[in-house]
Amino acid sequence: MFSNKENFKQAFLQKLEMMCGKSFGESTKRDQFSTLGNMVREYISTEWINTNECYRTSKGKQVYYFSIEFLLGRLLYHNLLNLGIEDVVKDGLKDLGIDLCALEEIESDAGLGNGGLGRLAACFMDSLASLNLPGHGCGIRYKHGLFEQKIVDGYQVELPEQWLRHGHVWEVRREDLAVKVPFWGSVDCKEENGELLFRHIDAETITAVPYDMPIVGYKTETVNTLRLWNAEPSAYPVHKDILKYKRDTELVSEFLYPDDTHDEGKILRLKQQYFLVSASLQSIILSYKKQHQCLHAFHEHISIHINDTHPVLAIPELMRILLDEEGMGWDEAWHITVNTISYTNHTTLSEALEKWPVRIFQPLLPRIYMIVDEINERFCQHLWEKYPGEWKRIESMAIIAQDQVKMAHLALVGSYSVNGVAALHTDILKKREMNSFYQIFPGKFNNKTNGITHRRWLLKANPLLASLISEGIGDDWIWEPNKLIQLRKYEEDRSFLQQLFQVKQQNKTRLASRIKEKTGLVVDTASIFDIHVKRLHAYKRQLLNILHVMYLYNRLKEDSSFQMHPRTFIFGAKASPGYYYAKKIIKLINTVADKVNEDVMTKEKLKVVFLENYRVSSAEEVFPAADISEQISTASKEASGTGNMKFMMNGALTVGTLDGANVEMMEKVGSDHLFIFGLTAEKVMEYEQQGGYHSLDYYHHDKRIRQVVDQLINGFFSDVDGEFEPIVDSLLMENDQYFVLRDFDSYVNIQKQAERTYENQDQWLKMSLRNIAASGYFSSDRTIREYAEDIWKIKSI
Ligand code: HBZ
Repeated sequence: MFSNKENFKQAFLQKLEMMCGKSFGESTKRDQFSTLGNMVREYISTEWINTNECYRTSKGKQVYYFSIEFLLGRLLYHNLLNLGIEDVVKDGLKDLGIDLCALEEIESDAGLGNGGLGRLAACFMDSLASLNLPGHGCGIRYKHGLFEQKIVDGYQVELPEQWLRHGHVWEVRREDLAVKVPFWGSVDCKEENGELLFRHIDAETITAVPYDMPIVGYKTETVNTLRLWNAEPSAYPVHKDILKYKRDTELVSEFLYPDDTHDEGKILRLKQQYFLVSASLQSIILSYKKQHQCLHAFHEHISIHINDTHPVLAIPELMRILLDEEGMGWDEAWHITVNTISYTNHTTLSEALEKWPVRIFQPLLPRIYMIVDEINERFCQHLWEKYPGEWKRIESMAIIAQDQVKMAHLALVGSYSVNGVAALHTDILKKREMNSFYQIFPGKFNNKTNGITHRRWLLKANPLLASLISEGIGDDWIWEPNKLIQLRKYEEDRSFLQQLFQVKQQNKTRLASRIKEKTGLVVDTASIFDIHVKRLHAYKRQLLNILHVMYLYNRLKEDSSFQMHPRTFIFGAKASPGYYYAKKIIKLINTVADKVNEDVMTKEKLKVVFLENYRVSSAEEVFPAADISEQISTASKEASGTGNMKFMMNGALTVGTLDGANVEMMEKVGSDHLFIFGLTAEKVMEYEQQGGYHSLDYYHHDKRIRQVVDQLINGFFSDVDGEFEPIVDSLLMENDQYFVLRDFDSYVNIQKQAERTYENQDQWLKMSLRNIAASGYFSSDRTIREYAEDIWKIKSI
C-alpha cells in the first residue's frame, strides 16, 4: 500500500471509509490521522512478527532496558521516516488536499517522562532498532504523562496531561500476556527436606496488562518492542472495599511521578517500581522458558539494564524467582542475578538518590524486603572481613542503614556494570560520590557518554539542514553520523556558509511564527536567538540567565552609549509541582519578560519569551532555530545533559560551563568553537569542602550584581511585596549554593564575547559548521554500540 502514491491514496481512502464509517469528504483531521496511523501500524506488523521470530530462533543474547520513563514524543513522522515511506505518504496526502504536517500535529506527545533520563531511553530505543540490535524497552503505561503546564499570572499551573484521550494508534493491548503482581500480605516459611521454603501469602494482587509498541529501526527490517504495563484490578476479593481496591490498583499506572527531590506518594512510587520490574521479569522469564529448560544460563542469554535506580528491585525480584520458584541455592542465584543486571547512574545530587524507609518497604513487599536484608547482611559481612572494625565505613556503605533502604547501594552491589553518563560524571562517581564502592568493585565502573538520535534531532527536526548536509557530503552521515566531519571541507566556502545561514533563518522564522501564535509576541529573526530549554532546577541556573537579562536591560536603560546586538532570550522549562523555588524562578522570568517586552526604549534590542508547556514536540521546533545554546549548570552538577548535544547538532553555539558532556563537546569541536565560562568542577568541589564561598562579598563588591539583586525586592520588577524574597535569600542568606553570583561576571563577559562573534557573520557560521561537523560523536548510535559491546555483549542480528 506504500509502494507508490496511487496505491497509497487508494488504500488510504478505503481504510478511512472502513474505519470511520464516513466518506472522505465528511472526515475530520483526526479521522485522517487515525486512518494513516492504523495503516502504518499494520504495515509494521509483518516485520514486527518476523523480528520476534528471528530473535526466538537465533537464541542470541537480548537486552531489556528497564526504565520508569520513556519520553517518546510523537511517533507518526518518526515512523514514516524510519520506514522510508514519508515521501509517498506526503505526496499522496497532498493530492488529497491533506497537509502531512497538519496531521502530525493531531498526535499527542507520548510524554511518559520528566526530562533527560526519559528522553535518553527513547533515543536508545531508536538506536537499538536502527542498529539491528536485539533490545527492548520495559516501562509503565501512565494514563497521564508529564503534566501540561499553563502559565497563569506568570506562575506555573499544572493540568493533568491526556495523551490517551483519543486512544493511541501505536500500541497493541496484549491481554493474553497479562501477569499478576503481588503486594502486602506476609511471608510463610516452611521446612521441606531440610530446606526452608518461602512463600508470599495473603497478598493483594494487581494485574499487569502489557501494551506493546513497535520500535521501527531506520530503514532496516528490525522492529523491536517497547512493552508498557497497565495496572488493572485482578479478580475482586469478596471481603474488600471493592471501589477502594479498584481505585488503588488503577492509581499504579495513573500518573508519572514528578521529577526529583520532592517525595509525594512514596508508597505509590514504590508500588510503581515493583510493578514494573515484577511484570517485566515475569514476562521475560515466560518467554525464556519457551526456549530453555532451566534458568542456569539465564545471564548468558539475557541482559537487564536498569535506567537509574528506579527499577533496582529487579535485583531482589530476580533473586526471588531463582530462589523461591526455581529452587536454586543462594550462591548460584546471586551469580546469575549480578551477571544479568547493569546499572546507569544519572545524578550525583545526593538529594536525588533514592532511599526508602523500611517501615514503608517491608510491609508492601515483605518477601523482597527479606531478600534485600539478606543481600545486605552478606555484603556487610564481606565489608567486615575487608575492613575489620571500621563500623563507620561499613554503615555508610550498607544497603539498609538508619531504617532506610538505599537503592543506589543495592544497584552497586547487585550488578556487574555501573556507568556514568559523561566522562566527568563517571570520574566524580569514582573519585567522590561512589568512591568507597569503586574501591571494592573497580572493575564494575565505566563511562558511557550520552547521545541523542540524530534521526529525530537532525534528520526529522531540521529537514532543511539535513538536506543541505546531504547536498554537501552525500547522505552516508545518516548511517554513520561521524561522517558529518566531512562538512569541514566547507569551512571556507562562503556560498555553503550562506546557505547554512539561510537554513538557520528559515528555522528561526518558523519558531518566530510559533511564538507569535502562542504568545502574540513578535520577535525579530535578525536578533540572536539565545535559548535555554530544560527542566527547571536551581543547579541548571536559569536564574543566572535571567539576572543577565536584567543586567542588559539596566545597561540599555541607563547608558545611551551601550551597544548590543538585538537578542531574543527564549526559555522553556517545567518545574516539579512541589518545587517552590523553581516555580519562583518561572515567575521571575515571566515578570522580567512582561516589563522588558513592553518597554519601548528597549524592545528593539531585548525580548524575553517563556514557551509554555515545553515538551518533545516543541523541542523539535526549538533546537533548529537556536543561535546560542545555554548550558550553564554549576560545574559538577549536570551529569551529562543531552539538550547541549541537540543544539550542537543543529549548529547552535554553546555558552556553557565545563560540566557534564560540555567537556567532551569542547574536546571534539575545539575550545575556540564554544564559549566556556565559570568555575570548574574541581573549584566548585573545593569550595564545597570549605563550606561554600562568600556570596555577600560579590553582592557588595560588584555593583551590577547589587543592582539586579536589589531589583528582586525593591519593586522594580514586581510590585508584589516579597515576591522574590526566596530568591534573594538563596543568593545572600543561604550563601548561593549554586554559585550564581560567583559566576556572574564571567558569564556577562562570555556573553559579550559571543555577541561580538555573532556580529562577525563569517566567523560565526564557520564555528556553527564546525559544531555540526563534530557532533556525530554524540549520536546515540555511538553510545548504544558502546553499551552493546562493553556491557551487554549483544550482537546485531
Ligand atoms: O539524565 C538527567 C541528568 O540530569 C542529565 O544530566 C542527563 O543528561 C540525563 C540523561 O542521562 N537526569 C534526569 O533526567 N533525571 C530525572 O528525570 C529523574 C526522574 C525521576 C527521579 C529522579 C530524576 O526520581
